Amino acid sequence: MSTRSSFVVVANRLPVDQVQLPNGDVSWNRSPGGLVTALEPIMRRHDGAWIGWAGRTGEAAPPFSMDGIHMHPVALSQRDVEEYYEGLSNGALWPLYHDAVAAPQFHRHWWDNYVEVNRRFADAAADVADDGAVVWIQDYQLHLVPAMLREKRPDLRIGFFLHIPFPPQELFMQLPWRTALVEGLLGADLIGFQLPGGAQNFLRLCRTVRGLRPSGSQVEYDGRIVRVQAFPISIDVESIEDIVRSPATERRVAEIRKELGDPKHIILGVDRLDYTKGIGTRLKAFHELLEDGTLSVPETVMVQVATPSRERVEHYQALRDEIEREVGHINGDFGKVGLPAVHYLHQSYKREELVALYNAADVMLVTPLRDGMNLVAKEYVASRPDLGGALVLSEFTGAAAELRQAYLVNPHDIDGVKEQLLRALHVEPSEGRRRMRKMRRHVHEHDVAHWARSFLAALGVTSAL
Ligand code: GDG
Repeated sequence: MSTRSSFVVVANRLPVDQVQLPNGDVSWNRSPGGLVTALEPIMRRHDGAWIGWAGRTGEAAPPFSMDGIHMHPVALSQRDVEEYYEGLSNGALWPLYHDAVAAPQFHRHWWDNYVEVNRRFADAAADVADDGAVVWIQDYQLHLVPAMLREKRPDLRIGFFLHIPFPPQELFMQLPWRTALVEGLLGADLIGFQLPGGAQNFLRLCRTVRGLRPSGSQVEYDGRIVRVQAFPISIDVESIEDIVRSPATERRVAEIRKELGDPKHIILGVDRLDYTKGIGTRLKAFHELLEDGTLSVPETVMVQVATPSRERVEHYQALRDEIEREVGHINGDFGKVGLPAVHYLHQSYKREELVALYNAADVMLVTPLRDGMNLVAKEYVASRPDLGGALVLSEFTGAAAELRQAYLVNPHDIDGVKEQLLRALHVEPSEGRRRMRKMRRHVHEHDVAHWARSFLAALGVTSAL
């Protein structure tokens, strides 16, 4: 397939997974995320192309079209996965960008491979993009692609969005490749961050690392103006509300409560099993409240969905052991036959099941130590048209800047988390509804389509909006 596209998304992963059938044929499973939902209408209208890895190492499958999107798989070898993805992306940038809550590791061979793989993505984008096309690059795995692409294709309009926090200068300066990383992003016309703080951190670094002189939300570089702004990402509210309204969900919510022993209170956590998500913090808070008798089983139970993630990276293996030890400890001390205190689920669930869990939960506990946005918090709010439930939310998430009626907590302050958790559990129904109504209004007005439209409008793409 040699058609070129006027709208190209470049992301580490394609919105489909490659599956090898027993007879050797390749088939594709859709993995619908918020990003693809938001971009789908625009992709369709513009013959959009998506460049990314299909999730299996080895040679890349040939390009194909699915649901109106031209998919261009990029090949990653086993070594690329170890060095570019698990190494530089998730062993160096991920922890450093999250306040170094785990120690980042810097290895030169990781970096060399990161440069090589970024070049592969940039080359693919250069081949696929039509003259004057718009190319939107996603996230920290592809930091260098904007500059690499601009060098080959100065005719393109290039946007970049970072999904994770962008750290303060004091941390960023640790990176042995700090100049290359800043220059990589400066290849874009528009650089988007989740929060204004990330944008400011980047502009300050432009001055420090490259001696540039930012003015307001822009900076002149290489004879061009680069705009640097915040675009807080969101969720597809409508699709969640469709699930909530279905009778199957209603039945499942009742079933979940029953399966949990019809407790008075259900506390819920849903996260990728990641050390940034503060899962240990919330277990500790719950443990202490059971220990001092403020809460008891089976009146109150906790459900923690911890979706498997990056299981080959060392920090993640240690975290899993630590969490599972703590869950065992709590259940050993406070569980009863057939009634654990913490229902710990190290599994992936269908979206429908998550929405049913959100609806069954009296309190949603979201306690990351640092998080770019945290979509789970927004999904919980979108799942509660009944205005029931309460959200306990870490101040260190991007979502906290928008969901001000949540019970905000400092996840490093266990006593504070306990206090807010109790307030959320015992909130007067009218006060709970008032808070939920306000948060719902915000999420409705700021859904993922709004996010995509704002970013693309700032990039000068108006025809498709
Ligand atoms: C990065 C940034 C930023 C989770 N378990 C299952 C499942 N999920 C879904 C949730 C939610 C998504 O995964 C997780 O999104 P988060 O925002 O909470 O976190 P990250 O994965 O760390 O995402 C983050 C985000 O990018 C977007 O910019 O908000 O800060 O770190 O949608 O529902 N979905 C299904 N089964 C599961 O078991 N189907």
